Amino acid sequence: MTTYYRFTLAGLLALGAGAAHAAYIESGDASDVLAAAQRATDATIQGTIGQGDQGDVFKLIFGSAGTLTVNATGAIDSQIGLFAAGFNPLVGDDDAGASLDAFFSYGIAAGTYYLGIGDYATVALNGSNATWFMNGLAPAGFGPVLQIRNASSISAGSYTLALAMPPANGVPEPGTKALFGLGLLGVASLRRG
Ligand SMILES: [Ca+2]
Ligand SMILES: [Ca+2]
Repeated sequence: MTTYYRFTLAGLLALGAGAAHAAYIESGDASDVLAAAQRATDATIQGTIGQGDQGDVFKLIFGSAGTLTVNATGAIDSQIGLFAAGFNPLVGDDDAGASLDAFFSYGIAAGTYYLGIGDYATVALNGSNATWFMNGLAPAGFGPVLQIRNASSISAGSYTLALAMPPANGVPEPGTKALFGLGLLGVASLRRG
């Protein structure tokens, strides 16, 4: 019994330490289609734009409102775009960061967003095949975006997206609390022993 509780507590500590410093790593090649976006669960996202890679889109769910700052670094001439839950474009950037790196800061409400990244030049396509060059505020009335796409030649390379606001990590809150409570019970049990 005591051994079981010790193991549980050690596991919880390891889990907590890992979650605090983790990065979300692109799984395979992330889709350039918003509806098929991978859900990223950490404030740091790492991926690669390969040859023929039109762009990577990540789904982000934020539990609270705030200022979302996204800083792209890496080997590509990054271009990034932010899209709302219904796929409407919000803001994008090409070179506001260091060198040719992309950077933006944008006020958001709690909820679901999509973050796209590609190698320059990356555009967003709506249902009418109209294109938005992802740089600055998106034009009003552009409509929902289906996918992002590279509009020139692709220089492959890796990238890191650093978000100032951490997205929800996908672990159900009540379950986490229950596990943590179990760990505390374990501590209490050890002390009584
Ligand atoms: Ca990719
Ligand atoms: Ca750029």
